[in-house]
Amino acid sequence: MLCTVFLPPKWSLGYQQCRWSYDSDKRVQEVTRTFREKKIPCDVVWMDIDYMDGFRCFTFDKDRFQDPKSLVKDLHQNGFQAIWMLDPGIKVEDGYFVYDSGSKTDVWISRADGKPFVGEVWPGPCVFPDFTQAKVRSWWSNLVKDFICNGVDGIWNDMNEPAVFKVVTKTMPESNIHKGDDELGGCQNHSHYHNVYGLLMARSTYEGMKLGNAKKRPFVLTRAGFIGSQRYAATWTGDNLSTWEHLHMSIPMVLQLGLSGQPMSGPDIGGFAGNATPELFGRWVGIGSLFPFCRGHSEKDTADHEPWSFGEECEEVCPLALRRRYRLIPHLYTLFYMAHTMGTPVASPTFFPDPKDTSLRKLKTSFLLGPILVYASTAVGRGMDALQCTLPKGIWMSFDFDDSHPDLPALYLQGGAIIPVGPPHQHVGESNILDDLTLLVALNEHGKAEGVLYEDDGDGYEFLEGGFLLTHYVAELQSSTLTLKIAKTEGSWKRPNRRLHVQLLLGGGAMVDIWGKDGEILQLSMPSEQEVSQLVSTSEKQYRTRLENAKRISAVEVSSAQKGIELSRW
Ligand code: NBV
Repeated sequence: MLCTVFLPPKWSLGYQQCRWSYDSDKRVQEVTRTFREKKIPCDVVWMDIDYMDGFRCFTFDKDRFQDPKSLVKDLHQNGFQAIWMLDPGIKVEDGYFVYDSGSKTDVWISRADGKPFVGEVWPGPCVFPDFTQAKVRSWWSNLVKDFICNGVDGIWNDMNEPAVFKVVTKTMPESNIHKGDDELGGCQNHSHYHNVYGLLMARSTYEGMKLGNAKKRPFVLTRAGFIGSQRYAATWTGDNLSTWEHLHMSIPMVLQLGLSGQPMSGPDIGGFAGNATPELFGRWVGIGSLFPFCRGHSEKDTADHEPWSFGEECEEVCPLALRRRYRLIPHLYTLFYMAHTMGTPVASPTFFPDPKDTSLRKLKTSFLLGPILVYASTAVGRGMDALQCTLPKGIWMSFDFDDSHPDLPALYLQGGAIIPVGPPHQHVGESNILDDLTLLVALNEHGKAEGVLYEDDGDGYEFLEGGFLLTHYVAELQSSTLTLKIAKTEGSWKRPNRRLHVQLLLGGGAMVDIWGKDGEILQLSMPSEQEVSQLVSTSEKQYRTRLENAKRISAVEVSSAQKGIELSRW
């Protein structure tokens, strides 16, 4: 059995916007429309708990979400996917179809005395499905299957520790009874199964989504998990705070999850509890847009935390950050394909290229996306312009997309690597196999580089029957000519007739480039050493000017904000 991460639908690599809660179809439409109006890329909108009718799972509030199907139809037309929350706590209420059918099928976890355990969660007194039994998982999967018809692209399993209110342990008593199947350990008390409850719920939700539509890849996000959850669900780092410390911690947390076998994770960008400042929010989007799972989320009663909610400074940096992510999606998707087929992390620690250099193990503000090194600043008042980057040994070529900004991480490509880059789309659905393909090339000390691009339908399972294209590109410099060609191709897809743009990094962000056709051999004449140093110094100058200009925007804002304070004193 494959124990690696599920291959995520490609849209789930886009930016995702969440809130506790976008609590009416009108608000959902307003938020998604604003993304498109402001040209800020986004693929997904999330419906937190308040979409339900009185917190009853598998229902919709009749006034605020009157017609979820047509809401989602509109969202799809606008290039958005919709993800909806499902918790394990089921309201105890005769006449509520989930409670009635669950009771009839005998699916609830019981107390030590054999009666169904009742604990308080959002809807009030609740019972909890015993996901340790195949019979119960299939009951839940069938509910999920029917639920999918309402226009559900993904499901968010929250509170599945399981969380229980008004008790000291915040979960159910250890003496509760699960009638688990023999293959899982049989009938046991809750202490035996507590840690796998979330995993089994996510599994059952995933299976239900597959039942609902066998042609689409399920997308499930789970709060609780265990080793193996990556087969069924992505995860996030839970209820963080809008503080610099929690921004800082989000990098090691994502890396640790990756090393533990769960490559699809990220924090609540901007912080869940409390209000972010514009600087913190901008920096968080800058870093968060390079995490494998990229979702902004915030708690009820906090100020708005959408990318446009923090004034001009953020409206500059957030779109830059997210466009960067969208340009890197061909590379991220390739990393996910590798994670799916080989179990490698998508984001990995900076010491990976040189495990012997113990100083690299102390670095907490940088990480790798394959051969890309992301170097961030998580310190208040200190952007990238004030930072000295410690790089692993070897060649690391800095690059950007003409988007460098003090609040965006610095990017480096490892010598010897080629990465695929796409256009900055507004959402993944806009991308097309015929889009221009860019290859960024950084040569190693032998003048060589190689890299991979994985492409398929972005959804569904045709890739399992060979319906994909996996291209191994190689580049080599010989007597001042760089030759780029395809070394190997896998999969049954025909190479699309598309333009290929090769950008060879020279250092300091400088590059030389050539256009050609994908599949053909491209040859690029290297500029002379003198020309290279000229290009490098011009690029470094442009880089500094960009950072200075961005800083000036913040400085102008700070001083006018101060003026505002002074004026208001009069
Ligand atoms: O459903 C509300 C929240 C959700 O927004 C958050 O992301 C989860 O981690 N949920 C917790 C329940 C809130 C408990 C205080």
